[in-house]
Amino acid sequence: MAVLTHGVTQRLASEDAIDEAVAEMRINGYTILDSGLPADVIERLKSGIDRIYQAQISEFGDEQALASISDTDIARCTLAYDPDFLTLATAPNLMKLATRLLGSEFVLMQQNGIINRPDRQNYQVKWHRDLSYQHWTSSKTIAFNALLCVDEFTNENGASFVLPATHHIEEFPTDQFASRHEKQIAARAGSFIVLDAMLYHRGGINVSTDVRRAVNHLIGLPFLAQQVNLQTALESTGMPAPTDPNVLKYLGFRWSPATHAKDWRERRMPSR
Ligand SMILES: O=C(O)CCC(=O)C(=O)O
Repeated sequence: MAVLTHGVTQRLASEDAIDEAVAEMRINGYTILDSGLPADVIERLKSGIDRIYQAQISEFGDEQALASISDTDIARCTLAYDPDFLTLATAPNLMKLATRLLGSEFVLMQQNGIINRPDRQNYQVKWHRDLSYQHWTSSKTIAFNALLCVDEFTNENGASFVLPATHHIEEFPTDQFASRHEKQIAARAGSFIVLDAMLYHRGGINVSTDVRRAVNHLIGLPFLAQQVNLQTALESTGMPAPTDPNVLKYLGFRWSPATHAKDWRERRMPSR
């Protein structure tokens, strides 16, 4: 049913569910989006996070070494280890939302598996922006996070908290504001909790008896820097590079800095 308005000459588009998600993102700074991925893929991602984390512990020495850099319980750059994570990062609903929020050019800045255990300290429970250390606002979305709930997110197992609309304000609010207005987002397995990358958020404390897993994506305009160069990351693990030119662009192959002046010019040749 149409709402009544007065003196309104400009409105957000409202053609479909993705437009509604965009409206929530622009105004509240968060929304929930169905990934559309089948349950068996979600199950494989669950074991994939655990497997990749164990592999990365071995790569780095031991878990104590990860603890020394405050990086326990995060499986980094997961798509370089298992093709299911590329399927996830390119889920059609996610790509549609990215196009509506950011336009035709956007890059995957990070993809990390997050393990929230009941019996451990978790660095993500502190309020933060994913574009961390930044205290300014932008009238347009420049980046967003898509946190896939691999397990169902419940109030008990540490579902994420958000501070709605804080992407519009430069400073972190007061302690009282944060405790009064924080909102916990329960969501079913297979959905993305999507946040403007400038929205303050935090993980919840897991007081259940089960591990809560998620996969976070940071997707943004190409001028932002990737955490890991995905081209070299794929080469390092021996995973084949995708062939779809749009996926290559999304993974940053086109946007990585040129290696020298001639490379920069060659990249601009029409045949490339
Ligand atoms: O695990 C969560 O609920 C939040 C994760 C988070 O804050 C992040 O990855 O930036």
